[in-house]
Amino acid sequence: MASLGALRWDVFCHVVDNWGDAGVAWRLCRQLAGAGQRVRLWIDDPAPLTWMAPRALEGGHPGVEVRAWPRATPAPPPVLPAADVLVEAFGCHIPQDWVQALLPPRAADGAPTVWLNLEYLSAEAWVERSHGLPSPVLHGALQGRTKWFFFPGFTPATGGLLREADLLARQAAFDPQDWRRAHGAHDGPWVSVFTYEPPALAELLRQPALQRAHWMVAAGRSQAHWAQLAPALPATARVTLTQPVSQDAFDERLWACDLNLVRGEDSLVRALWAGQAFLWQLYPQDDHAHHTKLQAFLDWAQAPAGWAAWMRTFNGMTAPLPPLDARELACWREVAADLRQRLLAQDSLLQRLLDFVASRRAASST
Ligand code: TRH
Repeated sequence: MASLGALRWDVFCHVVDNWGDAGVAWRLCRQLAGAGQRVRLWIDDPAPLTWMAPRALEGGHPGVEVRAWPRATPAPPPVLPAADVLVEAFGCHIPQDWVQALLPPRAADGAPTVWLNLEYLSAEAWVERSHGLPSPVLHGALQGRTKWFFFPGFTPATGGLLREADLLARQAAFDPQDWRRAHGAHDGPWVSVFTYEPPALAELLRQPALQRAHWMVAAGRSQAHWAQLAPALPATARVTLTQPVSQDAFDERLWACDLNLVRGEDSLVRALWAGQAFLWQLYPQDDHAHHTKLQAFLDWAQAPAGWAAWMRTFNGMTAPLPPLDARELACWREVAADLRQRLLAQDSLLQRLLDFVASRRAASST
């Protein structure tokens, strides 16, 4: 492993829709700062940070400075100390005069500076082939510079998954029973609902294992969809409509629940670290690319047939659904616990990113 001192990072995030762009960027910045790096987060819509990371905007988080990025209106680049590493989250396209201003070809210590595109998460096979590839700029003011692709993923040959250094310690100190008491004791299973509009949700409400469930439904799209499902809910169920909470509190909810319905990218990763039974709704794409992505994930997870059928249906594909009883739910939990162990045995995304940047800086040219 190449060594890396404290570097200055500029991380750029364009909030397209939903909360995942801000969520992933914030987790990355926080973890970089926790590893002794100095970080500026440039974000064009910091609103989700007000609840996701309550202290980030007032006073800031140690090691992270949040700055407004006027992405929609061309603005001259800021006059600031240059960065050692520039990260474009999800190909958000930083204007070239900003790249020139913030990222000179070489840092003050003579090492090449590093420009990265942090990509979306996928279990598809091409991710291993594409992770770490260079993308040389062939024209314009940045000609001769190279941007590098960094792909998160589920295998050692990818960029890995975001995981806090203190995750295991926090989980060991966490008492799910205390959490449940604090959230209104209930003796049925607890289900966290953070989804878009999954076609199979009404079906799920009727399953034998969930007749007495306590459904914790997240604000926004999940609650709007939930409102239409009320007639399908068994009388024995209980519902709590939750307010948006900080990422740490959201993580704890997933640790405390028996079944986590998650969506997009970041909450899937959190469900994997929780190690509880889960169903994942992928961000729906018009060309059904999410179905291919789901299949790749199910293959990687070696998903048992019942769980795979529910996952497919949850994502708008048809599959004969086995009843979800206590035994089936326990099987899902066992699979999730195994996946968690498999992933914990790998380096985190942060470690791989620091190693990658160190190796690029050690190379003779960008
Ligand atoms: O919000 P999302 O649907 O984001 C999506 C995906 O990232 C998708 O890949 C992307 O293409 C699309 O946006 C534009 O789901 P995701 O990724 O799980 O992000 C949600 C974030 O919100 C995550 O960081 C957890 C956080 N969160 C909280 O911090 N508190 C809460 O109360 C809730 C419900 C979520």
